[in-house]
Amino acid sequence: MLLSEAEKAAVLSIWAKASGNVNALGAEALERLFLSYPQTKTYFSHFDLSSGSHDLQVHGGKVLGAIGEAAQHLDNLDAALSKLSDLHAYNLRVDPGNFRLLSHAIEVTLAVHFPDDFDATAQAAWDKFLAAISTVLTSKYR
Ligand code: HEG
Repeated sequence: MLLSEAEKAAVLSIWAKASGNVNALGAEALERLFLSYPQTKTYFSHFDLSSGSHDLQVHGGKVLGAIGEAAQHLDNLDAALSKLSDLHAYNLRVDPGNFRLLSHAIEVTLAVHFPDDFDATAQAAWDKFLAAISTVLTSKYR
């Protein structure tokens, strides 16, 4: 895909640090999403959205887990995310604009937890990476 070799390396080195803590980091990203952009809570009315809740941990872990899977398939994101793309387009129908908001919340979470590693270069790589994932997940809407 569009990431340079240096950008791929930046994505993978941050992922190596985040991968051991996906539930907590994912929950924090979701909490930041819902606090900064309360309208995104509408998709999760069936969840307990209180800070650190089991629902946030489990769902956060799933979201970051999928991102980790994508990080292992940087040259083949379409295939790696195909089932998830079906789910978001056909079942969930999440407004595509929300993907930018979640990407931002994820980047802030990574920056807070890995300040020495998540420098401007790493952020730019992650921003491209998350935008590429978002493109795949919003590619089948009809
Ligand atoms: Mg989505 C389910 C990943 C953006 C709302 N999301 C899921 C699941 C994964 C996932 C792995 C579980 C799939 C399964 O159970 O088989 N989501 C994912 C990624 C991204 C993303 C990787 C973007 C980086 N999702 C996203 C956004 C929203 C959203 C922006 C809405 C603001 N996702 C959503 C909802 C569900 C999932 C409502 C179903 C939750 C449930 O009921 O368990």
